[in-house]
Amino acid sequence: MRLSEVRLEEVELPLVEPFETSFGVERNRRFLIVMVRARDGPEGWGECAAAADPLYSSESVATARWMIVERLLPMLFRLDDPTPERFLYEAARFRGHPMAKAAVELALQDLRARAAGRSLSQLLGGHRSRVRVGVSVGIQPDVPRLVERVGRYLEAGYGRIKLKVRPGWDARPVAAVRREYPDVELWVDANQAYPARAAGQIRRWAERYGVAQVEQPFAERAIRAHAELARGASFRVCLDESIVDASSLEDALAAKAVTSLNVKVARVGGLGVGRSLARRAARAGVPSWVGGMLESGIGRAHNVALASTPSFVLSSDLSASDRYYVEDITDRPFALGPGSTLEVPRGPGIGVEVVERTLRKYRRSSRTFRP
Ligand code: OSB
Ligand code: MG
Repeated sequence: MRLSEVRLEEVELPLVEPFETSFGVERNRRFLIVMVRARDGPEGWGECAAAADPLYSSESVATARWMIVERLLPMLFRLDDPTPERFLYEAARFRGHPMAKAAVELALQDLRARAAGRSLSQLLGGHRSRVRVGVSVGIQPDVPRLVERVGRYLEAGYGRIKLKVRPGWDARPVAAVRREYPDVELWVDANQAYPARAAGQIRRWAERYGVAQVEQPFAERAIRAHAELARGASFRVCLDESIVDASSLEDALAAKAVTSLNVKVARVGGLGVGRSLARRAARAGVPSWVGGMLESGIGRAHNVALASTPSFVLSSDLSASDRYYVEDITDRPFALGPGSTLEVPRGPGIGVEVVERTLRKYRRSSRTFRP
């Protein structure tokens, strides 16, 4: 199968409400989407998680666009049979840029599934028709508003709450949510905001308020600090930013620094890598779940397909579409179903279609490339 065309679009979608983390606040999400078309017809869609600013990781919309346009597409057009695996094998010679690589890999995965007339979930070996999800709650202006926000998510049916925390927004909000909702499954995520010496304090409030999981409190490279926090802890220590490939996972497993694995296809460079990291973690007895980057319906559909595969056992950060955007660029929004789940689409590929009219409404630029 050869490609006839690739489209790269930049979109800006307004969020339903601002999303604040330890590294900043997003009101509109600016991101790239990639469409690949095969000569004989079918299309595949991928989304790039890189944001306008390099805050979560070193990639941004600008670096991802450069990487895709100047390096990945010329290479892709030279391949006779651009499978996702072949593409990643060739792309590996360029260091870094996992989000740019993932965007193309996702599009190729969707294309392959559509060409085969099968769902992406099926093609990845998914065995679930619904995936268990939770909701990631951004930092709020004050504690009462947080408690109220969490209450509304619980009413909507979410069975697990992840609170974004940072120094100065941790013990107090966590205590308040625990007091109001004694039984809720509570996780926290600091996005690297703490120095290693804060481990004692984090342990105290996390244990006192029954936090089930603490995600990435320390810097990406601070494997030892995470291992120390994990030792004898009543909660799981989850790594997100620290795990960027197979060897960083090996090192974290060997150091016992990871007792829960957040798999983001963007951070690790695609669905194929994400699935194999989760398998590896499972063999070491470490549970995985799919992390989110506020994706539109395109990236969400890829994430749901990944979460339907056997190694993903904890609830994923994949909330219903209405929690993210005023209007999404895909049809068939994801809705929260029984038991805090999303349904895995059964149609060909990612199982949702891009609504071109809505895409045009929110796009900032569009470029078409041909071999
Ligand atoms: O660390 O998980 C994170 C969003 C942007 C950047 C980093 C993270 C997040 C989320 C969002 O937590 C989760 C979601 O998409 O629902
Ligand atoms: Mg995280």
